[in-house]
Amino acid sequence: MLDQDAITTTNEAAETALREDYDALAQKLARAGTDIEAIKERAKSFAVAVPSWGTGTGGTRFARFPGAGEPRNIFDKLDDCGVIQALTRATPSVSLHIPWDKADPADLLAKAEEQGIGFDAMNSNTFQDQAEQAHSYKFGSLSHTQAPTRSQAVEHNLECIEIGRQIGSKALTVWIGDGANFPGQTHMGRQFDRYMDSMKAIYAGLPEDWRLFSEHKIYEPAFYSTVVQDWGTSLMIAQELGDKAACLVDLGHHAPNVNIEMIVSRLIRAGKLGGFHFNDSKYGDDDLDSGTIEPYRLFLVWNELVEAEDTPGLNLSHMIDQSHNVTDPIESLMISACEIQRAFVQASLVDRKALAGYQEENDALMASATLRAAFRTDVEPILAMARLESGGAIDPVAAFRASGYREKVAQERPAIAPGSSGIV
Ligand SMILES: [Mn+2]
Repeated sequence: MLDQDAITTTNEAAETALREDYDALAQKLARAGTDIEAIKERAKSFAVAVPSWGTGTGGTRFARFPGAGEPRNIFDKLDDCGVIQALTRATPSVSLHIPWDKADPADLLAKAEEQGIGFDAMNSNTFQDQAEQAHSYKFGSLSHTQAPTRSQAVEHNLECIEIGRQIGSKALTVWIGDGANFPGQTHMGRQFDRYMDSMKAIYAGLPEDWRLFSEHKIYEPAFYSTVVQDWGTSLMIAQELGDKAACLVDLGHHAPNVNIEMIVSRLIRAGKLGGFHFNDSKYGDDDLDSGTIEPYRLFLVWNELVEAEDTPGLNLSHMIDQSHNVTDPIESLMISACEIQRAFVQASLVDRKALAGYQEENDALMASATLRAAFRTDVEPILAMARLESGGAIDPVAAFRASGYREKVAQERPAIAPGSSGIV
């Protein structure tokens, strides 16, 4: 589907300048004792999963403004994910959302193989009602007061595991919208007990080599209280469920100014950090593109991850979770993957020996400066060279636009009627 000539042509136009920039950066890093080739290999090893739902235009509760050539179904979405991987070489897998992406597993596997991608964590959906379901989730799902509703939500999660098992996924992420809009609406203790009973039933259905991720979120769609509202609750859940359960941190699911990198450090210490949903935010769960609002925070999160990367048993699952309302979703996802990769590479440049020394000596100024020195390093030549050597594009957006992919699929995919709210 993607015109390979667009990658070749745009790469040829940019390669000479890239090699000059790369050599200059290599000299600069060498003076500090850093081998650029080793850092480039780390960049090549980086991977973040793309969310299938991110390939369509998102929206708010007010409106959704669809773009041209939006994917009509999961197979179109997988085509788009294949384009993102072909150009960035940083997104080898896709995370599915059921039932939105429900299809014959054999067909899913065939399409993924055609696009050279695999499947990451499965995501269940009990935050909205489906046409055929018997019980409504208006007043909750896994924590609902009525047992038949809870059973229906548990069964749905078990079905997600079964679909995932057939397509090579190894994890289930559970995020629920359950909570309350009024003080007194629910008994917060009993509601949590019901949630735990449901999660134990799901956990019991996990294959031996699978993991179960609990994802916390401070508010929305419930605006007074939320069952899994913070990392403390998420940790309680993961600890009570067992070894296969871990906590997933969505960067947008915290109150403004919360120190997320410290949460990351705590969860690593507890042996319960499972992975991330990357995005950025200004006010709340804005689901903005990664690295566009607070790139330093993204770097500080990665600083903790790189610092702890040799921790025994640490096995992280990274995914993008964003809503693209005003941009081409493919372009936003490519740029976001590159920004997350950039933070990882910058964090890899931190002089950890020097930092540890400054920390021991209580030299606050130099400790802080050590982090910022890595953050200020322009690692674009490393990222671009990693893409070039992996068969991707030096400039993914330039290559994408030159390929005419969006115009081509716009011919094949009829426009989707506007009006419905996007997923958020
Ligand atoms: Mn999320």
